[in-house]
Amino acid sequence: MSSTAAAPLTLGTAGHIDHGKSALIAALTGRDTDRLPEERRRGISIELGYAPLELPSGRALSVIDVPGHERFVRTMVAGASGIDMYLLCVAADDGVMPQTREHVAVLRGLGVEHGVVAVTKADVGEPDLAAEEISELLPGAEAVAVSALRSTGIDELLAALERVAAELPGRAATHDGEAARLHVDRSFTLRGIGTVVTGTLWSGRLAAGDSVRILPRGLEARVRSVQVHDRSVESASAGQRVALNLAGVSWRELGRGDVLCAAGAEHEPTHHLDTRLAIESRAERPLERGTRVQVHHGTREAPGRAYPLEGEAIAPGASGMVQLRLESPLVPATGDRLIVRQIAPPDTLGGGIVLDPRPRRHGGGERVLRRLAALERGKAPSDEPSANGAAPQPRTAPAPPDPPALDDAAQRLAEILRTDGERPRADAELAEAAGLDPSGAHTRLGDLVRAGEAVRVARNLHFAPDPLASLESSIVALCERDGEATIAGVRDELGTSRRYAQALLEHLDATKVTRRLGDSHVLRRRR
Ligand SMILES: Nc1nc2c(ncn2[C@@H]2O[C@H](COP(=O)(O)OP(=O)(O)O)[C@@H](O)[C@H]2O)c(=O)[nH]1
Ligand SMILES: [Mg+2]
Repeated sequence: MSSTAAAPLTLGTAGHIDHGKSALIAALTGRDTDRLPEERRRGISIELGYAPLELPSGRALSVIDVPGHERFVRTMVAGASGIDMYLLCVAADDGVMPQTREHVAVLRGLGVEHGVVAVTKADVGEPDLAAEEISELLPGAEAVAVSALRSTGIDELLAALERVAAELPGRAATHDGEAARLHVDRSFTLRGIGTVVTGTLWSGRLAAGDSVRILPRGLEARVRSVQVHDRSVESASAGQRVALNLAGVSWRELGRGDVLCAAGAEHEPTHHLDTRLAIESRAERPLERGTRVQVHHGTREAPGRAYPLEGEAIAPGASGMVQLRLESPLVPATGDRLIVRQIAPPDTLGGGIVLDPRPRRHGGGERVLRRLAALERGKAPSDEPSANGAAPQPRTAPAPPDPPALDDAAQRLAEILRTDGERPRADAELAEAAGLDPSGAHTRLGDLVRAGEAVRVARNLHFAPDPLASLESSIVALCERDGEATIAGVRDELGTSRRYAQALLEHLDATKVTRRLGDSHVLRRRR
């Protein structure tokens, strides 16, 4: 794929302590990522390590080597957040261990679906046994047996990484046009140069001379120079790991967890977040109302409480809308991933996606759920401003053309649809009620659809948007509760007719909310 060949990608290691992650990265890149004297003395990784990795094709990956120790899972999450692919290391003589599972949960929560498993220390263990355990944990992932000590399997591993990388678009494809945002992982000072910060550029571009803001504190600085893997560049693009020399701030004023963004960007710190959270099936108990959790986003974390919005709790293995109320701020944007961990004993509960980064404090309720369901489908809510009164999130899609002007006949149709609510009459009866001939009604219904005043749900059937959204969220809730929805089930649950139930389910299939499997309809999993 030539169009993606040059897209920068980041690769993060994952796996239990002592499973040979750092040794393998050294074998692949020639770099020792355990730089701290304490890391050398104790022989374990404490901090995040960084190295460039050149694949046989010449494509460069930025490697982030994470610590495996249970006490440093939070560092692992900071390192893994924003990566494009994983390299999960499982030692052949040890097999799948607790932090193997927890790191896999973190990757899942962050939506990192692509990568390769290295069965390490193949010279001393039983790679086949370990590979079998891995296939249960990560079905379908490619596993390669390697020994960093004997340098065996390295070429096969590189080839597997190359294949995975070739399929990934990287953040540049989706986030290059947005305002610049970088989650800082280190800040230090260099003699004669001054403040340097490093991190992964999540979106946009950064160049020398740019003015930036550092959140949540709101410091202002200017980019003096930009480096990517020790080489000066004119500008860095989304998905690259960068080092910035900053003027106007001391290295002590910022550090891991801070968010550096373009001076004009709309990012703001927030204490409330509306999210969809998926709770790991290995979690010991449901996520209940008011559960105190640690929320990890970017390289930052904040304690807070979780408030499920669709019921009292979210069971292990299920997902639902949750408001997170934080004790210290995070700086997220719509669509970002985050991880939720249990505070004591520490464990990863699950992960989620940000639907509204700055909602007001609220409970559940139909209006709230409808608004969040619309945000989740990528639509701006039609009738409600963002809860705090702020403008909706900026979109990169081109603005739609101006809606057509609606004549009196169209207004009459819209009024009837609104009155009909969840049980609108068929188009033919609608035309008759509005005193229109079929072709006149057809033209006006088209205008209403383009103006966002009606939705065509089936041949001969239109709904007003609000009642339709409310029906849709009831069906989505039904799918979540039962794992699926059938025509008969929707008819009974909504107390409606078979005809409406079928039309609604087909509409949800067509708009890619659900997928049909035989007689039932299941939610599509969001990527
Ligand atoms: N026999 C053998 N030992 C290895 C291999 N790779 C790493 N080790 C040893 O395993 C220990 C842990 O390795 P390290 O890379 O620090 O593990 P990490 O905690 O996952 O980063 C060290 O003592 C390494 O020397 C290997 O391929 N074969
Ligand atoms: Mg290590």
